[in-house]
Amino acid sequence: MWEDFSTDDVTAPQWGRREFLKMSALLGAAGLFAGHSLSARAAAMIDLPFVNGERKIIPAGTFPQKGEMILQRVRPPLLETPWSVFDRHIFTPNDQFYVRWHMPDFPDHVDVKTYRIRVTGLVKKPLEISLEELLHDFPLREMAAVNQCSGNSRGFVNPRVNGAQWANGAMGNAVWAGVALRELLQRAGVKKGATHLAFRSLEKGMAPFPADTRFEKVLDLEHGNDGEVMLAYAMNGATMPLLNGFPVRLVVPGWYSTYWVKMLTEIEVMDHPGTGFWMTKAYLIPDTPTGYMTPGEKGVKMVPINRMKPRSFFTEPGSGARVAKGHPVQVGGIAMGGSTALERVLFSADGGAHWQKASLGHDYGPYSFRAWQASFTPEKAGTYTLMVKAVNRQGEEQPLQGGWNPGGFMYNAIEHLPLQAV
Ligand SMILES: Nc1nc2c(c(=O)[nH]1)N[C@H]1C(S)=C(S)[C@@H](COP(=O)(O)O)O[C@H]1N2
Ligand SMILES: [Mo]
Repeated sequence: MWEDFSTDDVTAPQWGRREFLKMSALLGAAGLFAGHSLSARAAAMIDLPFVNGERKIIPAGTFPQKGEMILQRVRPPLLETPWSVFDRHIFTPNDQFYVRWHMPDFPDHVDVKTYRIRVTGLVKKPLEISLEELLHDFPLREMAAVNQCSGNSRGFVNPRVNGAQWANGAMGNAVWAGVALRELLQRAGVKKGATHLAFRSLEKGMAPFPADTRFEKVLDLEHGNDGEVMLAYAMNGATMPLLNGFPVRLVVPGWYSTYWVKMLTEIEVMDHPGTGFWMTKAYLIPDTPTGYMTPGEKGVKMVPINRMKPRSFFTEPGSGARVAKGHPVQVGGIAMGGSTALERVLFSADGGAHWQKASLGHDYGPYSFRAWQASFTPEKAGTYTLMVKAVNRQGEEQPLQGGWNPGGFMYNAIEHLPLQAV
């Protein structure tokens, strides 16, 4: 498996505009959930490695445009990417890319003819952009970036907290194609006094959240104007699946995916920070240097979640693998720098006593997964504890112990992998 992505001749998927129109015709017709019955299909089970980790594995086609996935919840859907997918691909295939929605009534189809993205608020010229215009009137921007849920790996957070109990598969890497948000803001002409941007989607707010809780996320104007934040209409060289935000989603490279608003329909330029539920009540982290705190601590100031932390993972060998002593063992996996590029990946075969530098695969840019590889020889029979650690350009590295906050956000503890030499 390793060879698939360690070689430098692997090229990132290319986007073709024609795909988009083909796809849109398909989507208009059938409702998203029409004819998809979960109970009618036999499902295999998987045991995620934490208490109460039993989940169904749903076969391809259970959800439209989705392959085999780990079922976390049916409606609104939470679908986790099976770990084996990361072993095979540095870019996560669209049909096995994880899915996360908050509202049960998000649209099950989108009319691409009437779909508009509006730029409103403190602008000289409000815009209403059709998909045609977005595709043809703005320069194409492509960027490889990891989309990771704030709560990825929440199942490993100790003490346990409420929320989806994901293992490590609430993340995925893709080449996003679309338009830099800066282009739209330039065209609209931002007025003096503007400081923030609100991003809104097609779905309406709904129970269990308060009635007016539309999904709305807010970024600083400066951030939105950085030339990296983009409106993506394609993913890995194809139209993105409806469940991943078709026809257009926000991509905020290096930031947790709660900001990556799907089915984006409105960008409001404002002179104040976000006041809505999703910025002031949900997705908050302690205002500490790490974003963690002591469990149970009272009176901690909270702020909106933001930059991603560095992470690294094993994809081979599998957990609990048996190898022959005296022979070199190849180990490898994927890593990311988080909000900035990866600086290095360190590997330990003795539970963290000694670390060696792993070699890195092709560099697709600062926000992409990057393959890493190392080898070691277990001289004696016995159990070895393998560990891997990512360090980013800011010198941030993964902690030995997972940090804690009430949302179970930003887990990034160093992975431990047991290996048997016989
Ligand atoms: N419109 C909309 N966009 C959304 C959300 C949502 O509920 N509605 N959830 C956000 C969160 S919390 C996550 S983790 C990502 C998930 O993206 P994906 O489903 O494409 O993997 O979408 C983000 N964008
Ligand atoms: Mo999320």
